[in-house]
Amino acid sequence: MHNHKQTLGEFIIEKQKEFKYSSGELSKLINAIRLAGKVVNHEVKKAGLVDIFGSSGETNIQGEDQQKLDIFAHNKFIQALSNREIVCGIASEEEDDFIVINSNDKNHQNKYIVLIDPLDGSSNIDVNVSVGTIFSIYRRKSPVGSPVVLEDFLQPGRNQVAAGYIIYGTSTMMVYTTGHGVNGFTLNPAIGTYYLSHPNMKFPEDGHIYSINEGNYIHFPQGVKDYIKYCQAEFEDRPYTSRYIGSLVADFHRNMIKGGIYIYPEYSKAKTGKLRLLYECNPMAFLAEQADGKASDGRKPILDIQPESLHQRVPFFCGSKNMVDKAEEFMR
Ligand code: AHM
Ligand code: MG
Repeated sequence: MHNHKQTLGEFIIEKQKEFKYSSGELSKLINAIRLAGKVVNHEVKKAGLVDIFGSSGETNIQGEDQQKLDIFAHNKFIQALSNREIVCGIASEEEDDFIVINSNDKNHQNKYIVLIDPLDGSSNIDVNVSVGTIFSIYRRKSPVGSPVVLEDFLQPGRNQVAAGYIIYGTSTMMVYTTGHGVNGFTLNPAIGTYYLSHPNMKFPEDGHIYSINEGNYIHFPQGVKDYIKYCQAEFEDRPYTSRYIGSLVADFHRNMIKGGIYIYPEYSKAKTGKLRLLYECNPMAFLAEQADGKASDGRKPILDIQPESLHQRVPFFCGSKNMVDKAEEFMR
């Protein structure tokens, strides 16, 4: 008992009773994500070999292009989530419109909708840098028994029942919350099992890392410029360290463990920022708040924003509470 490392499967069963609506469906849903994540992990980890196998004629017999990994991930997650009579609708970064799960009457009984970025930071794959899957889960608003509608997806982040990410890094981890704190599980690739390695994850209240694409400095709003100068000033525990991977999941994960702030502000070329509210910012904001951190658009909590469209973009300030407070102070 004492030396036993809890697996994700065991953890999901044990926690089922904590869920708001304890029918076991949310547990099944998280299981589906866990499984699809393993398949995607396998594919991501052999990405560098694709050209070699391709040229030896083992793939692409019809002369088709090798499927891009983000499309592959999209298809795997859609498959896994569609097949279990739990989910009634899915929205993905890879598709303009939301997907209505099989329009037979039976599936309209399903209660949950999922928003997903199947492979965020995918431009990092070519250079062997960490990428991630981000997911966000809600209960539908429209009545059970009818097809899902856009309004089911346009709920404020506060309504999320679960959210998380899978990071395909030096090791692969699944980190998620159902509103009772944040837990991290590390995949043992030899046997394909996730183990609880990071129970009850918390952002340190203060941090010393700032993560922002500083190449865009000239275009940033004055508040962000001033905050960057604050981070770089020599005073007390400053200057802070600058770390930016360009892979949201990896930057967030490091900052949650070590203490830091991630910023993707609005700037003159992208007036509303770059990151998508529904499947990038909201899930990360839910995780951040559950880990005693904070997430804001520079002015107000991300989770309070009423979404207006599926692929809406917002400025994003996320991380250790005191750092986000400070950045907000500069934004005022
Ligand atoms: P993507 O959804 O097209 O992959 O873009 C999202 C990514 C984030 O993971 C990352 O933090 C950000 O874009 C990096 O953007 P930039 O290269 O402008 O700094
Ligand atoms: Mg993305």
